[in-house]
This record gives sequence, structure tokens and C-alpha cells, in this order.
Amino acid sequence: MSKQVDDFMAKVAERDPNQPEFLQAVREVVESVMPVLDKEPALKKAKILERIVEPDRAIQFRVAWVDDRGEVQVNRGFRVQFNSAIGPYKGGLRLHPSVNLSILKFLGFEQIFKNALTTRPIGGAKGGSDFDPKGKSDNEVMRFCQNFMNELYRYIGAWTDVPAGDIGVGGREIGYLFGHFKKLQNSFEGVLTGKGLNWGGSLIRPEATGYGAVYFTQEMAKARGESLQGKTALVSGSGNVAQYTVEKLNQLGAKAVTLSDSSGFIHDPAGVDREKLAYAMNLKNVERGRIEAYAKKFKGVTYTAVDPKADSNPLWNVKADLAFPSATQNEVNGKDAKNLVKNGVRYVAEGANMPTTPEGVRVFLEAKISYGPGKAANAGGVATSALEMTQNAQFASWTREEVDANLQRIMQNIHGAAADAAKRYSQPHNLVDGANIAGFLKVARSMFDQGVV
Ligand code: NDP
Ligand code: 2IT
Repeated sequence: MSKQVDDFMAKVAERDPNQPEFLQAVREVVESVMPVLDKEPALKKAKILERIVEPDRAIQFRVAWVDDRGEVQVNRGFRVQFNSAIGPYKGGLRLHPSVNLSILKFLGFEQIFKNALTTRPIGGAKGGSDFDPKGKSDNEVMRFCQNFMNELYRYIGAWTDVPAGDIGVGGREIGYLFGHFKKLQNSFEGVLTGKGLNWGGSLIRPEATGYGAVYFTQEMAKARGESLQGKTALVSGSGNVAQYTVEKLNQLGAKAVTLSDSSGFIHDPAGVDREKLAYAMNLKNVERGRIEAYAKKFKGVTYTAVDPKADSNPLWNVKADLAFPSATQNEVNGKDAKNLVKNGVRYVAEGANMPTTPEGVRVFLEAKISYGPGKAANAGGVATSALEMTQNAQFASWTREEVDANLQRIMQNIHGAAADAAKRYSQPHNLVDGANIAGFLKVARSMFDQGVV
């Protein structure tokens, strides 16, 4: 089997040798689905795997804008429309200096299977820019977003492609993007999700990724006859996903003891309670400050600067029961994973996309801990985006309770589908295979039905 995987990957790598993140994401899926394809000769003959690794299209464009000093700035914008077999393209926009085609292709590729797992009719896409929002004024962010939309608007629409937030894109950016799309197209439509509540947004969408990751963990705990009550959690990141992960953990009687940003992490052994979380949210969302300030504000909290080039991240060496990597890709390497397992972490749920390196994934699977890969564990965000699309299409607004009940049901279904596929095709504890196979089969069969396109 590994020869078949290696041969397939050699062909993918030949086309895109300089896209390491994309190749990493593809290999993981190919390793999971290759044995299944051997039992599905029709899908094999139709070359579904060869087709699914090629995006429907990848759009790249110039974004020129003028900063507050009057200087012209030039950024690169992208939208990778990966697959529309089961619905309109759907996936976030990332604004971060590291953004390039490899990163957006890995994200768009994973989005295909994640979106299929949500049970909603949404295809896979991702986009963004190497624009760095750090240190930019609101006006600069608005000008950037408007110029980004000056090109993007041609390719998106409520029935074509519906972008949303990701790193560096939250309510503020979605507002600027939506306002400018409406200006250009003269159409008030559900073209973006994560909108404000007064103009077509859904309750619970801001909370959904973090809440969903915790609901998913609850399902993994139930499968072991356990609950999250009284458990201690490591959370990385301090943005949208991390914040609402902590909120839901608190509501369920668990305790988060860490938060981080790209400079370092805080360790708060007493736990990030409601009041401290409110402080952290204001710090990150309003003041747009650094997480280090949290350690200066509250007693008994330590701050550790993290060197991204070091061979491990000390955050993952803090003792706990649960871990929620919720910052960025490849933030947990093999050594970090070993530290987590050694310290007794038995549940890992990925709020971020592909936060664990392949070596780290192997450590979790070999240790047979409960490990929820990003495509499954963080699917609550995009699932609730799909609920926002449904409300927009109906000109309706559901209550908080309705959306939350839907989200919980969807996370239960995702866990169930991944666990069933793992049992049927792989090993019962292997939710990586389970999520990849369950997501893949739905899309693959849809592509097969629709002919060679
Ligand atoms: P935010 O922009 O709100 O927060 C990102 C957080 O991660 C910040 O604390 C940021 O620190 C940190 N971070 C970003 N890049 C790096 C890096 N290269 N190294 C270390 N830390 C970094 O983004 P989100 O919370 O929305 O996204 C976090 C993760 O969750 C991403 O992987 C995203 O793809 C994924 N995700 C998001 C969903 C959503 O609905 N928003 C849905 C599903 C997955 P700093 O402030 O220093 O940059
Ligand atoms: O990675 C993701 O699933 C997201 N950033 C959310 C995408 C969406 O369309 O809500």
C-alpha cells in the first residue's frame, strides 16, 4: 500500500514540488483512502483521486492599496476554488504574511472533506492574502478589504462561492468585504458568512468553531464513558477559535490553563475563568494587544516567550488532560506530541487546521489517545456558516438555542460518521482515517455521478 501511496504522491509532487503544506495535507488523505479505493474499482477507474487533488480553479490577483502615510502597498490575493461536487464553494479567507498558494491549497483541500462531513451541501475553497493586519489602522484594513473585493467579487456569490473568516479575518473584515461586494454588485445576498447580526449574520457563528471543538471532545469522552467535568485543558492561540473553546470548557466545568499568540504563551494554573476570558477577549479583539499582558494583569500567571525555531514548544509540556491546538498549522511536532502523551493528555481536538505534523499524528495514533483531527473537530465553524446560508436563503433568523442545538447535533454526527468509518475501514480509534474516508466517499461518489468534468 505504501508503494501505491508513494507513487501517487510522486506524481502530485512532480506538479507542485514547492508546495510542502499542500503535499502534507494530500498525503494524509491519500494514505487513508488508498486501501478503500482498492475496494471501489469504479471510483478508481474514474480517476477520482487524481481529479480531487487538482483544484477546479486557483485565482491569483494583485491587491494595490494606499496606506495611511500615502504609500502604495502591493499584496497578493488568492481564491482557490477546490471542489464543488456537493455544493457551492465554501471556506474562509486568511490574512497573514505567511499566506501563499501552498498554504491555501492545503486549506482548500482539507475544506472539501471537512465540509462533506458537516452533512451540509457545501463544496471546498479557501482564499486570502499575504496582507499583515498587525499594526494596521481600521482605515487601512478597510482599504485593503475593498481593493481585495474589487477583484474577488467576480468569482463569488451566494450560489457560487461563499467565503468567511479564518486567521486575521473576523467580524470587522467581513463587514468591509460585504459592504463593498454589495456596492459593486448591487445585490444583498448571503455571499459571505460570519456577518453581523443586524445584516444577515447567524447567532452562534462567532462561537461555533470553539464550541464545536469542545462538543466533539465531549463525544470522544462519551465513547470512553467519561465527561469533561473537572478536566484541565491546554489551549493554544488566543483568537476566535481559542476564545470560544475556553468559554465552552468553562461552561462544562473544565478549566483551560494556557493561551498563546505567535510570541509566546501564558500559563494560568488557576484557570482562565469567565472574568479573565473577558479580559483576554478585549485584549485581543479590541486593543489588538499581545497575550503577554495577561500575565502582567493577573497574579500567579507566568508568560513564556516561544522561539518558533526551537525543537519543541513548552506550551505542550504543561500537565493537563485535554489539548486544543487552535493557532496554526504544524504547531505540534513529534516531540510536542510525545510530551503531551507523557504528561497524561488523553484527548486532543484540533481547533486549528493541520496543527499536528505527520510525526505528531503518528505519536497520537500509536498511543491510542482520543485524537480528533481538524477536519472533524473544527468543522463546527463551517457547519454553522452553512446554517447562516440556510437562514439567508429563507430570509429567516433562528434563535441561539436553535442554532446551538443544530451545531451540537452536527458535531455528534461528524463524530459518529468518523468513528463508524474508522471501525469499518481502519482501526476503531483512528479518527484520522475515519474522517478522511467518510468525507472522501461522499465527495468521490458525487463526482462519479456527475461525470468526467
Ligand atoms: P485568529 O486570527 O482569530 O487567531 C489566530 C491565533 O493564532 C492568534 O492568537 C495568533 O497569534 C495565532 N497564530 C496565527 N498564526 C500563527 C503562527 N504562524 N504562529 C503562532 N501563532 C499563530 O484566527 P482563528 O482563531 O479564526 O483561527 C485559528 C485556527 O483555527 C487557524 O488554523 C484556522 O485555520 C482555524 N479555523 C478557524 C475557523 C474559524 O471559524 N475562524 C474554523 C476552523 C478552523 P498572533 O495574534 O500573534 O498572530
Ligand atoms: O477552516 C474553516 O473551516 C474556516 N475558516 C471556516 C470556513 C467557513 O466558511 O465558515
